[in-house]
Amino acid sequence: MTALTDMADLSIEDGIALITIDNPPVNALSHGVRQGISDGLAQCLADDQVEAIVLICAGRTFIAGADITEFGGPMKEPGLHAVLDDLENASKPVVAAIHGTALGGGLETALCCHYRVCDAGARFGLPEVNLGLLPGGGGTQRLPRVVGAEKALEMMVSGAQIGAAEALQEGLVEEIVEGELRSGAIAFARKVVAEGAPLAKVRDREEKLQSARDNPGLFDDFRKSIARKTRGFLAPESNIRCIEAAVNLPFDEGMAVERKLFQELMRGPQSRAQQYFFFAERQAGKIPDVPRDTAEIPITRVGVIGAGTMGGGISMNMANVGIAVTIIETQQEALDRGLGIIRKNYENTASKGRISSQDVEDRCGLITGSLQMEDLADCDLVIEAVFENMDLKKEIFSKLDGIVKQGAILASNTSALDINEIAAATARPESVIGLHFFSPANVMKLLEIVRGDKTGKEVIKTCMSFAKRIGKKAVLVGVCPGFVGNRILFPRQAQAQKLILEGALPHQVDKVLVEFGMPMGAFQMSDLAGLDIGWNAETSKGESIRDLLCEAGRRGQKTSAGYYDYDEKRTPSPSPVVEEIIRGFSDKAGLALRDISEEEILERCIYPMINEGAKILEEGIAIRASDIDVTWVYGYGWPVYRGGPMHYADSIGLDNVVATLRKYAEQTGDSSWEPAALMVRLAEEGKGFSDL
Ligand code: T1G
Repeated sequence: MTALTDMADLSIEDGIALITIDNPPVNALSHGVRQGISDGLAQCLADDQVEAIVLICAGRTFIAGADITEFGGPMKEPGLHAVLDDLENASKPVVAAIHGTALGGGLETALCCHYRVCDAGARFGLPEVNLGLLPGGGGTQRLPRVVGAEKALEMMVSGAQIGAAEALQEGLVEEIVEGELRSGAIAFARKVVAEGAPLAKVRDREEKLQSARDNPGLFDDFRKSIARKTRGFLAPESNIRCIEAAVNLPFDEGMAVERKLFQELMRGPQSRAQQYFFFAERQAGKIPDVPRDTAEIPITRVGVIGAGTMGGGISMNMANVGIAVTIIETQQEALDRGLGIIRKNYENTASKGRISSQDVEDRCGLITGSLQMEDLADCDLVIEAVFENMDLKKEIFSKLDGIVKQGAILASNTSALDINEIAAATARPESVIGLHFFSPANVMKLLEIVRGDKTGKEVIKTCMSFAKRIGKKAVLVGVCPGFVGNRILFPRQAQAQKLILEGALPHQVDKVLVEFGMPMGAFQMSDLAGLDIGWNAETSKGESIRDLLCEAGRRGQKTSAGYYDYDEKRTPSPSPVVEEIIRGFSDKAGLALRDISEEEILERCIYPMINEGAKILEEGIAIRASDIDVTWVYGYGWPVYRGGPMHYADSIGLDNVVATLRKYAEQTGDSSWEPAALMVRLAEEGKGFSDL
């Protein structure tokens, strides 16, 4: 075994050379890997002893792509294209031996080898679109030549991975090796040598492109099918154009299209934001004062208090990953209703073919209902999901304290109440934590984990990894009203309210937010949540637009009327009745109406969010700015191609944000516009939140 670089070595076994990549954690194509492949190849081609070459990786996976940490800087030679050309033009057979995930530049490397074999657990994908990019190592031209344009469109625009069996079926690999991959790959290489098989280059293949050539409408049909899902993103269209080039142009011309579109995306703000977000997601899992080796509490049994919308959704998350759940309700009727809705949701999913009817039975079988809180005695985790009333929650936690075994985690799904006060209702505040799911809880990815002043490190560590186990993106936050997500939502909603009193209309405000990339606007969101949350008919005095709408029976989507009118398909349309109510309220309040520009609407909705984010960082409620971005992308649908509110602020320049906030502070005389001290300091230092 000879070391080629610090990330690659070469060994030869009876005429078969093995170039082994070793660049933990995911064998990314860092400079040392590229140099290693290049040097190894040169040595093998020059060595008469060598009949064939196997490219294999040590560790948990084959090459998982280009090294994203190297983006943005000059690429050290040899560049990726040079290495891939050397591989494809090698005069001896090169076999890629794949385990784990062959992704992005990793799959492109494998596509430049003459043959590909893998183990049964291998997965394959070109997920560059998730980074606002496209495969820049020839993948856009080679993948369609192997799996066809239709499959390539699906894989490259979704970024999804396929498994070994499907890869074999699609012709992406020649063999799924039984037993040990290394020896299997060597045996395959020997077979190739023995058969004297031609050194087939993927670039020369055409047969799989024919069906697309015979179906010129393929691309436009595909564009239509993804339009809604990819609204606002630039990368999907560029991926499609590259595959079109693969179908319609000679290989080298197609490569030129790929290179041009790749560089355009790489230079753009969207990819910068999505690369930032790639690391932001991974940072969110790291808690500075909770060491990686902190012990975790095993969770095999979970209890959920409340079978309402949240309790039901939360329970489904557990059953989806095979964890037994006991749901507690106070009335049999409420329990039956809750369990019925869970079963209906599963049957609905099964009717769409996403799970089998057996899955429905298995998952419902894991969820047991009970009216006895004592049945939770042996649970490892109990999540309370009853309506937002502090006295009720404290009563429940004090009961749980007397029932549930010591060492178990007691969690509240509250979206705003004080976790410390809830914890104080028990004798074990170190076991109390907030697990704030977002509705619908079985769908929304975000889980805001709220640490109380006394929450233990094992409890935090356990909940952070438990979140991953149930498929959630966890963000750890401190205790304050609204935690991080809702606390940042409040000032936006407040400004939206002010804007309609000053002359804008709900659909005008929402149009700006939707065009900015939000899934829905401020008023559509209020209508979806219900305008009567926390509203009381007896005490309502028409003191706000919300009061007036609720008094008029307009409670939101559920009453087909709120800020909008809704048809049977729940499509919103502006309401002349609402416009009259708003204008009447402004008139009564003596507010002068004026035309408000879309730019002002955007600034007044987004900048207070940024300012609140800065205050949250000042108070240490969030560990880092990127956690706020992860919260808003996964919890509120902030467009990932804008990175999140804090990244967006950095992209605008904090000096501009501060200046704009001060402009509105002056215009309105409203001190809530005063920029946070932290942001003022960073702006003065010419820095951004990412410098914190
Ligand atoms: N470059 C640099 N670091 C990477 C990396 C990469 N490609 N992939 C992962 N890491 C780091 C990550 O930051 C984390 O670090 C650690 O590895 C473990 O990752 C020319 C342009 C492979 C499925 O998009 O999807 O090729 O936080 O926590 O959950 O066409 O990582 O521990 O310090 O995610 O087991 C295309 C990206 C690149 C795949 C493993 N490839 N990676 O998931 O671990 S662009 C990708 C993943 C490209 C070419 C183009 C996942 C994974 P740390 P992890 P995991």
